[in-house]
Amino acid sequence: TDREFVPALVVGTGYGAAVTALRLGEAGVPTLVLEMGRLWNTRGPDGRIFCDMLQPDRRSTWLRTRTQAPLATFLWADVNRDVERYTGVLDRVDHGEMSVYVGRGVGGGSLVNGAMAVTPKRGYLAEVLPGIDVDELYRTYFPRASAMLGVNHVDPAWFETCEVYRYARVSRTHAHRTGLRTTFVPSVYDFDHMRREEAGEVPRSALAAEVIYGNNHGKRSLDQTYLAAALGTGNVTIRTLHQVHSIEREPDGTYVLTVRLLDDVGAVLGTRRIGTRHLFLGAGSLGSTELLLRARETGALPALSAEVGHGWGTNGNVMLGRANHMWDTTGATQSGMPALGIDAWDDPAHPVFAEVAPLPAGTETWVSVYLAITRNPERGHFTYDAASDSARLRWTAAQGQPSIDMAKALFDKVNRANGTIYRSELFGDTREFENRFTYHPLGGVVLGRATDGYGRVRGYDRLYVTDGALVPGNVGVNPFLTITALAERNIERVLAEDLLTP
Ligand code: FAE
Repeated sequence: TDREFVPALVVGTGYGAAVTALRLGEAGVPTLVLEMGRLWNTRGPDGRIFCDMLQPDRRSTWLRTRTQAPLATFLWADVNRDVERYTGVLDRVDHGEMSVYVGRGVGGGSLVNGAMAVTPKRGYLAEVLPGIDVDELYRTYFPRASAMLGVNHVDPAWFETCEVYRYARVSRTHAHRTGLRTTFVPSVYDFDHMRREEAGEVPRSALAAEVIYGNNHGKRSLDQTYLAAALGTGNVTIRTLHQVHSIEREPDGTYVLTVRLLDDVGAVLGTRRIGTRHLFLGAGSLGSTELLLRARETGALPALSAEVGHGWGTNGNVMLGRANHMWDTTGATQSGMPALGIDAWDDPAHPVFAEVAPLPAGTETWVSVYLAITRNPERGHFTYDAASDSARLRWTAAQGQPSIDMAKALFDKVNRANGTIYRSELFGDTREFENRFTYHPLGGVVLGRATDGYGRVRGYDRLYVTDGALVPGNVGVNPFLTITALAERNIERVLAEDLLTP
């Protein structure tokens, strides 16, 4: 035939995909991994691989001519810049009243995220994922994921004295004055590297406004952990600038993918067809959902469940800023990697976990910024739009209102206790709460609904989902540790039952 064949194929290189590729490779299964973004290993004219947030260039943005920073305006000045169209590292996928930020490149979201590795509350996870042995996740798979990801903890003594977490200490004081509980947040950014950045011993990255467009140092992104180990097995190959477009199934059960080969600026150079026996989708909540929805709605995989496309949420994300008193300085140099959260998840009416976020402006701002994760019960769903051949998210601004209500209940209290107010010029207009975007897309192919209890897609055999699409919309904390642990759990079972036994 006109196509190549591989025993196992993984789409994407984010958390779920990276775990799956490693475990397949270790088991001796020849595995091909396809990633639509680039491999981030080449230095630009400035000697750096990634650009920072203050001087973004084409490396920052996926196929647009202007950057799309989440804090649209700051002190009434637009922080966005015109850039050359390029296969840059951060994408914003716009779906009407909701925009979703995702990482593009080998490592997926791990290249652009805040590195916070947070274990969800056991009781809430059991509620979110009924029918799963949650104790086993905490006993076996969260520890396995944490060890592989290189999770580490900030030295509390250094935290108390360093300049770069002054902003977090100010927010902690304000939270405690309100009677709220705070907690340190573990990270996959190397805190020892950060300490040495502050001491001037190593080049700065977290302290040089590097976060959402990538980190040149200090961050243990997946290309340095799971994916490096996967390649080290000798059984795993990664091809970049390969965008999977469609999935068909031949009569003998072979899955055949149509793949678009992209150039540096996103032009399609050609297409390629690749067949596989075992197909693992790790293209993220949006990516995996779209591939399956397209397959169902075009008739390529008609037996897929009606549940595909359902159970999507924003993890209740909402961002806000508070204006501090003059004496409460937050510092001109702030670590881009958060280390502290306000834990009000047990509030029965307004459950919130709010990370204390930096505003790395390079100058004193007197602003405290938070990314709140709220227990928003609203869910969106996707429909297939034949005209554009794409999945469209059905989510309205009204569905974001519960997130605002919960965050407002908490931070109104903080403002009252501290005599402070919200900032209203951070998000492009005068709104105090920004919930028109999410960093934490979750769901679309929910575990136990569109799949069985281990990510096997219902209706077909040897077809799996491994990523955030499995998680039904909300997990109460930053999600990548949960996605990683679930992927570890699922691939262990799938390997034993579907690949290693004849
Ligand atoms: P993901 O990491 O999105 O990877 C999917 C990969 O598939 C990407 O590399 C895509 O380019 C690729 N792909 C998509 N479609 C295709 C296709 N058709 N063909 C080939 N390749 C494709 O999936 N979470 C935390 O836990 N802590 C944080 O501190 C945190 N901060 C964040 C900050 C930002 C700015 C953002 C955007 C996210 C943050 N997140 C954080 C969320 C976290 O990165 C996200 O939940 C995970 O990356 C999702 O992992 P998945 O495996 O689902």
